[in-house]
Amino acid sequence: MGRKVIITCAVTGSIHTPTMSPYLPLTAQEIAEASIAAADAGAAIIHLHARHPESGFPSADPAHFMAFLPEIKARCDAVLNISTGGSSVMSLDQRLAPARAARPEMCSLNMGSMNFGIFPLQDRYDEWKHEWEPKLLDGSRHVIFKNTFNDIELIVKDLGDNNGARFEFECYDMGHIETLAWYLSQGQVRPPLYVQFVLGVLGGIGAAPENLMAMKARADQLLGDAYEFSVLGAGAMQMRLASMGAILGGHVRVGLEDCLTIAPGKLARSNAEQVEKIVRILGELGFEPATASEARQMLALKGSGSVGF
Ligand code: KMH
Ligand code: ZN
Repeated sequence: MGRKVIITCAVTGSIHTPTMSPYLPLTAQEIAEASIAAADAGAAIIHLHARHPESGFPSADPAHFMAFLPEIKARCDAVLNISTGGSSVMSLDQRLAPARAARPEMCSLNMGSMNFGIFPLQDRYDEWKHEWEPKLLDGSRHVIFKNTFNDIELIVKDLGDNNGARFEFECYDMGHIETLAWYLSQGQVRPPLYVQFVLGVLGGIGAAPENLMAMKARADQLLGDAYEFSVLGAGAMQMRLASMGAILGGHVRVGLEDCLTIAPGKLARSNAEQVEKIVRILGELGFEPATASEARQMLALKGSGSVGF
């Protein structure tokens, strides 16, 4: 039997906007259906953001999350992972409100402050469905995605120590791995760490195979057998870097949050289509998708019976 590879699907996020794809889930019902279909296709973890149902603007309102969380939980077994990154225009308190309310098994934890440039996406479109879209994208020229040491420690205490969530440690650059290793050395985070290597965000490390090799090599030195890793290639390199991650011994993340296409120039018609594609690639490479309960075991999660929804 092939090694079990955990597939995460991030179904909507806060980078892409409604004009960019008619297949981007926006409403609670769309997010629920997309998540369930992704789980049915083989995703063990669903990474979740919410949006305002009328406009599609990124939302940190716990009510918007609660409009889809119970539905997804009732209809599939996937681990529901709630973003604490939200959108870089939200305050930290806003970003944490959904996970504080939902007390999930897992939430994201971004390992450093950075520029997060989504403004280049503007040039691809002449007309917009909503006025906020080009404004949000252009705003990323001057906004800092703030994740200070204090912020990180607050999230670890509040959501981890007090609520039993474990983390998807999002590392966008080499320094973020060093920061995570420091917290490991201090006993503030505990193995098995689940590290998401994020490549291809403008302001973070580029989506190049050599960069993934370097991140893995440094994480091996610093984190040794205390970690599992997953690979997220933002944009066109999504499938290639995910495949490389699996070959290197890791897990994979796909989804419309970070890539809208299924092939060069061709929009993915659903999140499930991307999950199906990575399942095919993994199968050809001799790997098997991990079930949600296998993912829970590998990552020492508390279980879906202990969440707040
Ligand atoms: N879309 C990823 C590059 C979060 O939700 O905390 C960043 C992300 C952050 O997933
Ligand atoms: Zn996210």
